[in-house]
Amino acid sequence: PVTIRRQNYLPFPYDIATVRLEFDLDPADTQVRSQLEVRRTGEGPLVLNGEDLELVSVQVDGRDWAGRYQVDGDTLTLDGLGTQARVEIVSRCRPEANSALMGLYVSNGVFFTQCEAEGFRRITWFPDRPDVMSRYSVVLRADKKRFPQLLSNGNLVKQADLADGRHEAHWEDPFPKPCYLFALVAGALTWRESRMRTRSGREVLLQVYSDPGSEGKTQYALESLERAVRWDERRFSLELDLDRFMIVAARDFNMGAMENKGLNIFNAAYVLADPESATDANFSAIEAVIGHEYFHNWTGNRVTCRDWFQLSLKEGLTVFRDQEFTADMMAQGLDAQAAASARTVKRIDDVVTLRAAQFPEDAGPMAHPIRPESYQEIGNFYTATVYEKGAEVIRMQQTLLTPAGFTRGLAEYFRRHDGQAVTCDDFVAAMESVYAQDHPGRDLSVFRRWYSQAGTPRVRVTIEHDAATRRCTVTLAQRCEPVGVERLPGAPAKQPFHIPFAIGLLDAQGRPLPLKQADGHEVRDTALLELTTEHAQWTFENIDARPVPSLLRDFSAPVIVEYDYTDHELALLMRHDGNAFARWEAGQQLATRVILAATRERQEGRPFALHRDFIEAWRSVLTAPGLDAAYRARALTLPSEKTLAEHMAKVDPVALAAVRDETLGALGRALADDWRAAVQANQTPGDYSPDPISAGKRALKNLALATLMAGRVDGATEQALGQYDTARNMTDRLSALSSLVNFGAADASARVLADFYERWQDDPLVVDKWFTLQATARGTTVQTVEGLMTHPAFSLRNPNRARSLVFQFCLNNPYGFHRADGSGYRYWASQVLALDALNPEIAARLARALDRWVRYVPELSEPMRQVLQQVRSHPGLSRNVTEIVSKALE
Ligand code: BAL
Ligand code: ZN
Repeated sequence: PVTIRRQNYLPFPYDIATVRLEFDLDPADTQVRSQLEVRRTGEGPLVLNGEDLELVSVQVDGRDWAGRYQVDGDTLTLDGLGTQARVEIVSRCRPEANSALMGLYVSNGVFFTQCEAEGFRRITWFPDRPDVMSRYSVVLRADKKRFPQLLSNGNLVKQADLADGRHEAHWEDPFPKPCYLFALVAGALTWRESRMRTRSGREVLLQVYSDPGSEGKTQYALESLERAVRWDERRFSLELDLDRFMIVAARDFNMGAMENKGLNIFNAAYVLADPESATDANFSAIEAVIGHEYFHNWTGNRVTCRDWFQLSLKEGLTVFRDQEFTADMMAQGLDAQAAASARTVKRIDDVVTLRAAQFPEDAGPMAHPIRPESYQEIGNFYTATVYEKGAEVIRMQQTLLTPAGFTRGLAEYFRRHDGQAVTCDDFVAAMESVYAQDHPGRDLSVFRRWYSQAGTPRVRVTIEHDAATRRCTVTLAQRCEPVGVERLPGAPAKQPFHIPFAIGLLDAQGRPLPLKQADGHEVRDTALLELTTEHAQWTFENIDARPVPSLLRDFSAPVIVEYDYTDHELALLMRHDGNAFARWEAGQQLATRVILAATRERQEGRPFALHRDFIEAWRSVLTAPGLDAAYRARALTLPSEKTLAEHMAKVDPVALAAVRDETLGALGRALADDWRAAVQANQTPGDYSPDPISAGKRALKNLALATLMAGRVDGATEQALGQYDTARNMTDRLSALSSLVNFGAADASARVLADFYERWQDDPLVVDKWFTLQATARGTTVQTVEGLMTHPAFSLRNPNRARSLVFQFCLNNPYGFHRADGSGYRYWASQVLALDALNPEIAARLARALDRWVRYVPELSEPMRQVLQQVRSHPGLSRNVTEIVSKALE
């Protein structure tokens, strides 16, 4: 495979001001006529991309161009063009046969498109790169009965009936866009709509389309869209620029959703919800993803990426924006204290995701800076690093500039670049203009290294206290091991990062100390230390005794902190830290310590025993007054196996999972009365609402139930069965079912699983949950999963279904997957290859399950290496999977 490098970027030598596309839609054989108004701006022939297309004809200015164009693999080269030319290309494609779900495809009898990153070339020949921006007009023609709705980007300007039962629709998008934002949908769909006035007074039409019969499940999506429109107006003064904004739910979709201009196409999982069939997590994800795609309308669409190396320009920024949107929605209508807690809960959830998904990536074979330097297949770089770490890098800029400064910086970014395809550097330059204004003499030159260097920096903290001078000196020292290509000979040495490090100091009773620096600068509680060199010191005055530091408050930078807390200090922080994030963090550290120590003991053959102090620490969180349920649920959740594994020299996933379960069970037994009380105190009678207070109560109640079940506490099974039978919402029903399946007796578990399928077999999103539960259940083996794959409801072709069973087993079932006999890994290899023949993008995602193979104990890493090699040597392997497994084996 060819490696594409950021440094080799060259502008495209033609402008394409307008694109006219005419589609004659037929699932088996669709014809596309494309007319491009081309103007030469540089040197060379016009080179267009095309994949899996049948070329019918090429004309230039109305003349047949035969003999003056060549097709070579996936490129079409046109020679002899003048300065201006009208190029007309007719081609054909086969949507029904498109199982890769890139380009034009059919799902449930409906045409959909997916063009990002390089799918447009599977629709028509075109310079498929984001820096070619054009105005599109689109004509869709299809059989009217089978395809009554014909949708594309922008405004509907004309509809007409044609002969033979066909009809057509003409759409015009007033805004120039790159081809990756093109979309069409054609089929029989139902919809829900509303109208709203934007803040400048324009009336806009909002619509949510879905398959017939699902119209009762789109209300929350439509309301979420309205909230997103309002929020972007309020927070960043960004208004919806179109008269019409559509969302369409697709049952077969590779990603979560896609921000096509004015016609967002969504995975149905992020659109459809009602209380009976969707969980609190589903509702919350719908609001977040709808916000995310809507926010792209400015951060991504109005200002887009120059090339795909700049992906984080739009993704990191838009994830940051959706995180802020969710935090504001969660805090809305609450008093100040509850609102602060709601924001902390959101921050915790985002950091948990980052640590479980991005930290391992940043230390593994796919490590890359948020702006990668090279790739073989861009589809492999829609990663947690580009998205979630990218969002952290934006958040740090907000921290350095303050929220008000960041808002000014964003306005400056749009003032400079509206309508352009730009780089991450352009974004930082706009932010820097504000930063330099507010901090004369300073700049973001060191900060820019977050864009060019990979890896998670470690910050070692040292505290020195001088009783005589009553001074406390804090030393921060950073280091970041080379990762990925940074380890190759000749790679540039790694430079220090600009790390905003928020810190507080507590006295021995846990009271906050005012932070007065030697230069007279004083803050009440939290100081923001800006570390820009390898190490630096800050001295605080008037400190009587050695304080307990509260470090990296609110997770002010995506780093790993190293500080040798005593257990006593962690317990103090858990009880008293005024920063709720840091208080949660102290509990997580304590739990990590306990579980890792017990895992070592287990490996040495010693029996499991949970220390009394840890139980008491957990009891204090469970019973302390003044904490809301959502926060309490996070604080009482043990760190995930993935997060814990990052702390082990060699990972023994089964031992780790077993100890984590034993810890959970021991907490269940030791604190049984308190958990039971939590179950009783957090019932949510009345009509279901996904609001954060109710969802928080359900989270705590269901954690309590699972913990009691894990502890095999008397009455827990009856409680879970009762909840399963009487639940009036999916959150409670599924939680009860999960507890029973994971910790209950086999017969009860089988009964409720069968009942669940019986009730929900006609709802694909719920059937996905049913598969997931079994894929991740303790006790599930490869044989169980292979059996489930023969179930009539299973299909590898549907990405949601493949994810619900195959991915869930390989990624989230340590007991079943990591068998010493290698059966889990052989299953993985067979599924990667089976998927690769259908859908390489999805296959490559599954391929990443063995990324971290070198980190495992030798009994597991060796069979992992063998199956990686087996996959790599498979003939005809896609570029997507080749890149992943080759990097893993490097
Ligand atoms: N642009 C791909 C889907 C998303 O990140 O919104
Ligand atoms: Zn996005």
